[in-house]
Amino acid sequence: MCAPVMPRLAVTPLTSAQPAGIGAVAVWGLEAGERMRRWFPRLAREPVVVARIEDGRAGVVDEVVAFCVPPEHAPTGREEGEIDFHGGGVARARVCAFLAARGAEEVPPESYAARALGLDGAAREALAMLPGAVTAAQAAFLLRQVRGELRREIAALRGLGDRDCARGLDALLSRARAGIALAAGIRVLVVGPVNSGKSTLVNRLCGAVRSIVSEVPGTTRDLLEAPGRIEDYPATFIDSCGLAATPNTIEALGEARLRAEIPRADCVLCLGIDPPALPARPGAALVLGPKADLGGACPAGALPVSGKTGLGIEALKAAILAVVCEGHDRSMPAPFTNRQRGLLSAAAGKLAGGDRKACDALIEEATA
Ligand SMILES: Nc1nc2c(ncn2[C@@H]2O[C@H](COP(=O)(O)OP(=O)(O)OP(=O)(O)O)[C@@H](O)[C@H]2O)c(=O)[nH]1
Ligand SMILES: [Mg+2]
Repeated sequence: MCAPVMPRLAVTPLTSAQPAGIGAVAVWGLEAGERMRRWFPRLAREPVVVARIEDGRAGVVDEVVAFCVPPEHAPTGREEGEIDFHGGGVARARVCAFLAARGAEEVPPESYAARALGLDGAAREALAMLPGAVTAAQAAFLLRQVRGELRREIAALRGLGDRDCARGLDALLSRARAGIALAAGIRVLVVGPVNSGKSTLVNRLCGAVRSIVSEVPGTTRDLLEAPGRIEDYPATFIDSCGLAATPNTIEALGEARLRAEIPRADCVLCLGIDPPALPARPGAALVLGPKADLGGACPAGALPVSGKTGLGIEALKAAILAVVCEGHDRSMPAPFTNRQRGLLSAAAGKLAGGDRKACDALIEEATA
């Protein structure tokens, strides 16, 4: 494997392009410290400066906070700079353009994380995911991973006897679903017959009117994604076309898209139908009794809900999290990527087969 090359000067956004309270970029590379002190001369005397950055023609770019990060605290292991600014997308774009005009190569978070030589593999994965965080708990969780939480847990497995190591691996694996859901978010797909209340339910779950609702059967023709959250977990709620008994051409196209989406969903909400009636097999499904406010019969074992009145919605959210996290304790999420889960599960398999050496190698790889 080639060692990643350190650029002369680079800029990487540390926060998402979505509007936020504050935005931040890392200025890094061989000349980062020297350039920061050239752009913000007071940094030679003061640890943190508040300054206005100006672009000759365009005027004030933003009022910023700038500081240098010493090598021992910098992910790349060399002195870096950080510039914090107001968190709008325009401010972020203008600060990056300002730095690019002064020779900084724009490098995306994944590549910055890949060159974060001071970090282990799991911490680099968390660093690359951090700018996409949409809930405070998700960001705090990823930051703990950048600081090596998983590495410490995995280190604790070393030196354990085989039986305790197997128990430790089982415990870690049981927490992986929650970790992956918190780090990457949950996809919740809503399916059911035409006019069963899918769009109304999606709007209720995401807390905004994203999807058109009408009494006309066949209103929704396509998949529609609505961002939201369930507790601290970022969630994407997906509305779909109704399953018609005899689909016309457009409905058949909508159904084909739905078929492709079902295996990607972490949880499929089936409104008044059983999962076997779906056009593809879901990993996890919940059967709901929709329009429960009307007091009609609810299928046996189904969760009664009403998108219109909110009846049963809190219970539904709890049920979604239980399904997604496979009923495991959610208080200690991690591991948090499918890669880590795959390696730890393979390690458990090797241990069960009596190959401790191969098990240890796979455990190491999870955070290498
Ligand atoms: N009483 C009651 N009416 C509801 C509820 N949910 C939806 N409706 C009504 O049922 C009709 C259809 O609702 P939609 O949410 O558009 O249903 P849909 O499943 O998305 O329909 P299609 O997109 O056409 O497949 C509308 O008139 C809604 O107002 C509910 O929980 N209770
Ligand atoms: Mg609809």
